[in-house]
Amino acid sequence: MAKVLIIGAVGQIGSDLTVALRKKHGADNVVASTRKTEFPLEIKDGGPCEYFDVQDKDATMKVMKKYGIDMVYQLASLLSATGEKNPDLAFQINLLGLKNSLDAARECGVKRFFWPSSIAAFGPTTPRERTPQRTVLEPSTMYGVTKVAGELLCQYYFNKYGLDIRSVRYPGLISWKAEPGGGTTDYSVAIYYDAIKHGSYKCFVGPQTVLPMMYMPDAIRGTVELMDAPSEKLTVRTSYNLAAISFSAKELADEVARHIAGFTCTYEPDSRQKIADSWPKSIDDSQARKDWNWKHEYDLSKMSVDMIANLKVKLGKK
Ligand code: AKB
Repeated sequence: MAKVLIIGAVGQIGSDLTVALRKKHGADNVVASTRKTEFPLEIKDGGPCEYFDVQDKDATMKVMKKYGIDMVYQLASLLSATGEKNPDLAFQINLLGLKNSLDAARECGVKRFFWPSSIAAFGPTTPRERTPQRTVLEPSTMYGVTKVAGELLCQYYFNKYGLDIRSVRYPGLISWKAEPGGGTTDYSVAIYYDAIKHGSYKCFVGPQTVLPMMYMPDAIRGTVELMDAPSEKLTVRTSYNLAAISFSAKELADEVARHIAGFTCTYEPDSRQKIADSWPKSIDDSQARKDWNWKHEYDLSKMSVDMIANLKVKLGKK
């Protein structure tokens, strides 16, 4: 049975992934770690937990050795909007943190390593429709810079040291469990919260803004499927394009209004609009579909039904 370490386990992806991996590998075999936030009860009570900073390689190695870790999910990261407020910290955590964990993994004999890239690796010079797997990577944010450099670092460690690293370029992720913090795509989650709580939402990008998005259950399943895929099937060792649904902010608001009577959305674009405008509208993920049979399940309507049902329970509105 694999011994798994999730670094950054209480973030948006980690909160769902930790629960899924504990089901798959057995609760005692999955160690959740975080830098400073308290663990949510579901994670704290569900299996082993450790506190360490991804910038501290010795502390990372200590935990890897303590549990005999052979599989790592390295999710610690600042997102795009927060990264623009503090580019130095984004560089430290996102890139130097990745290098530390890759080195720690290599020295501790880790067999398989996952690291998330993002559509933020693309930039204003990238083709925006059906963005290809291999294309121009000239991001305009520090977050994007760390994603491009991180992808190349992962490929380098695979070629140079044989560390079996796998990665996907996530689109905006939508989930009800953990709220995203500091991302440009956060409006696609916040709209559901505000619709249920207040019946209205003020969106920080304009109505015509189109971005690629994905519901969290698809993202978690895809991540686990990629980690389970036979190594010889994988032809991309930077990061796989991964896609599900693309919609405009107005299409999202219209969909929410179909489920929540009287819901209204207004638009007041802020600095995040410029970041959104620099990212693709849709993604060509045919390489992932071909290499490891990636398929998404949730469209906008199916996602909204599930999202609203779960959020109503979470927010005590049922
Ligand atoms: C963000 O908006 O920063 C993230 C991402 C697309 O990587 N959700």
